[in-house]
Amino acid sequence: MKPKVLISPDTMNIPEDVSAVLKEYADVEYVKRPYDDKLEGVEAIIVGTEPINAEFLDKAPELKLVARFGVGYDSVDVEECTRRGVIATHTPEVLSSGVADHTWAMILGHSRHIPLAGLHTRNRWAKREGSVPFGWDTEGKTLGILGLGRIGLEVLKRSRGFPLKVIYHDLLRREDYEDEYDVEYVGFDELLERSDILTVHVDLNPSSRSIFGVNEFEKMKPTSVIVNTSRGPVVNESALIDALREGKIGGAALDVFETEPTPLDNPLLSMPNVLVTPHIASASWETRRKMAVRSTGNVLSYLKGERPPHIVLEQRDKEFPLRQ
Ligand code: 8YV
Repeated sequence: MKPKVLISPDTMNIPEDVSAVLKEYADVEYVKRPYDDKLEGVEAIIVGTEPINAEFLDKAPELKLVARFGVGYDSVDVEECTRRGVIATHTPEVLSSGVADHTWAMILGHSRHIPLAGLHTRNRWAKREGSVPFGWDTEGKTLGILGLGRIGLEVLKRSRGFPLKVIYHDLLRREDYEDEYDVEYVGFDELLERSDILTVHVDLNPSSRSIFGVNEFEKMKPTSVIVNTSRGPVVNESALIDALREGKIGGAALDVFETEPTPLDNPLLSMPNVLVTPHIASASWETRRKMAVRSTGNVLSYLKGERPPHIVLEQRDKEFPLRQ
């Protein structure tokens, strides 16, 4: 009997020609939500952002591999997986470029109110009704990058085509990038104080949760724009709403939210200085295909009795029995 592999609906449908490589080794099933009743006997699963916790793992006693379709794995309880001998993998690198593109689309989209301008062109321009508010230029501004990892670096590289000063903060100082990309290292408070555009590229963990709260918005410029394509809970949403209402900061561009999908009555959705997209920073044909290849590749390695190449950091030095 071949091992059972599931592909969760939250992976945005991995193309069948990509998952076809698994069929020689496993019975592969694309499942629809809810799929709890399908977990019995499953050895490997490719998942989206649904929580992989003790409750989930209890329903899948044969599970040996959780392959995240994505780079962030805050939705996976890695400690619990490790305790149960379940390998967790993710898809680093392949989406950095696409997410950086989307980050820049949001920065520039915000700078010229592109969503609003589109609505105005369609519905009001010919009637000579109202106008689109003036936007802002990048020239002479300071871009602050929080987190100069793989995605932050791609955002930095793109910024070098703009007349911007760039500063960054990270737990790890990257002197190698400072000369190469003319970027200045600053402390977190200085990043808050000096950035006109502050873009966030950190993973969600206990120390990054709510790193933007009342005190942080207090330190920012009243004209500054916060851009978040990382994880919603990094920003305390009610503090952000208050900061925008009170003019503590000038605007926000958000691809991610504390709760997803974000409720229709989220006040952020009706603020004209807030640009929003529905967690689609990696949603290009090219990037999603590369993520599909990478997540499927991790499952394939496991099925062949090899150690999967993209095991999450916390499990990298752990030994797992390989498939015979
Ligand atoms: C995906 C992401 O949209 O990579 C991540 O961590 O958040 C996004 O690329 C998400 O993982 C879909 O499953």
